[in-house]
Amino acid sequence: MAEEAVLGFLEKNEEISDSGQFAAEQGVDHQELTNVIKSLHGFRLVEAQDIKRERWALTNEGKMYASSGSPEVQVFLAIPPEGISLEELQKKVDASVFKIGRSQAIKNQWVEMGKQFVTRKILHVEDKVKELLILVQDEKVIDPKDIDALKRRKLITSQTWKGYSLRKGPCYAPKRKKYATDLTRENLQRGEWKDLEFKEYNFLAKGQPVDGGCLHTLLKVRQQFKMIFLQMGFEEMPTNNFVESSFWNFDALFQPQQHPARDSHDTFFLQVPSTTKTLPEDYVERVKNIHESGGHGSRGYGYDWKREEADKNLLRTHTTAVSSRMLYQLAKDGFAPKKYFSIDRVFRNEAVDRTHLAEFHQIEGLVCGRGLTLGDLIGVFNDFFSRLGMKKLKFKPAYNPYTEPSMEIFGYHEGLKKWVEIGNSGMFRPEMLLPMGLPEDVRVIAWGLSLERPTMILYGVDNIRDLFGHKVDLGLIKRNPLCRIGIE
Ligand code: FB9
Repeated sequence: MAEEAVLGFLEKNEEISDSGQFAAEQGVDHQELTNVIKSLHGFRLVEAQDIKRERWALTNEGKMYASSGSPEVQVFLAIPPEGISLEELQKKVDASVFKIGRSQAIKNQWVEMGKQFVTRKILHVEDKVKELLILVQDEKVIDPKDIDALKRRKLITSQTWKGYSLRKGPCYAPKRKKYATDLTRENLQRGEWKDLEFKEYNFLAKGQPVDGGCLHTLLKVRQQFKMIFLQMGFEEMPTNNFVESSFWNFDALFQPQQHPARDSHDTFFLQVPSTTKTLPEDYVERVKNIHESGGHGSRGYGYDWKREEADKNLLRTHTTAVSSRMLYQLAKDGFAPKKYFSIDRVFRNEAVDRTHLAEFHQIEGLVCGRGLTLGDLIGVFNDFFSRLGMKKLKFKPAYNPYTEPSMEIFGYHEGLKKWVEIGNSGMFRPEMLLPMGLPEDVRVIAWGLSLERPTMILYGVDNIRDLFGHKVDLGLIKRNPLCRIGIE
């Protein structure tokens, strides 16, 4: 419609001098006409020149006065010839109109505004402001001084109108030629191919973006950590149970029942189902004893251990709960040296902030063998973290309820040029290992870190919510580059 109107008009006329006027005459929307002009110009059927016009448009306040009169006239007309009390006058005119109209009417010397009483100073006034606003509304030209006065009162605002003037272009045709884009079987069979003109092939056109799935950034990094563990001969532990019993999450690790971490302020306990169904009773008995009265040279904690506390279901607070299950199973199946790892979600009922949520992905590794020492643990770290690019490590004594000795691990980050806390570690206590039934000389060295921290550092993410959760920008997820750590 708009295209035919433009090409048809130019067939008989030199030019379309103003696309705005042309759109009004043809009864088409100017925006639609603009799109057609851009396309015709692109294919050089027309030559389009930009036109820019400053025009004035009424503000909402201006529109209001154009229809119901300026506020000063409204106030003047509300004052009867004999005058009126201020109180009565304020009841007759809208408050905002009164406020503006009163000061303008005084400025124009139309009214005598006493403290209590108001009178007219002249008999009759003309509403010049209203007349001017109507002229602006009809796009009539008015004196620049009047424009300035209306602008000062914010009754009009300037708008840039963009349009085009058009002439025939070098490829003008009264009707746009349809260029063929494909040679079809029908064209060939019917011989139409002889009359076809093909659209030029655009070798610069980009291909359609190939849409497909992509790994979440965290999972890209998880994959790299998995490769590191597998290259080091570790087996993955089954972590597909977010819900765990307090027994495996705490008691089996020799973590006492009154430990603050076991409080509901730090741990998410389940209401349904609130308790675990089955536990290995013989093992539970040994755990109860080691907590209450110790054994194997340990004094224990000397408190009354409660089964109902161990039965409580929770969202696991660490993947060490999985490690305890694996080690117990290893003792039951008959001990053999093993290297296990896990990477999965853990949940803590703690205050959230820019870098911490109530859940994170814990990475945990453990090596069990006869006669392992702290030196072996440090050796494993040098190998593991050097694959992350961390070649300089430092260790700081720490405390965990289930490991002794324990160490915090620090690594020098070449990129950040500073020492970064990169994990926690230790040797599982005999009070944890021996009740499982592991041989006396078996030692287990273990360490943990998070998946989020290295990911945030590797991808320069400042706020954890840009990485994980319902506010993540999926575009960013799609665009995030490959993660290439652990590549020798
Ligand atoms: O991940 C952590 N830091 C880290 C790790 C790697 C990394 O890589 C570099 C870019 C290449 C950079 C940083 N941390 C552990 C240290 C801190 O971020 C710390 O502030 C936060 N920690 C978490 C605990 O949050 C409640 C990270 C998480 C953590 C801490 C300890 C363990 C697991 C996760 C553990 C353990 C453990 C100990 C003994 C035996 C078995 C497991």
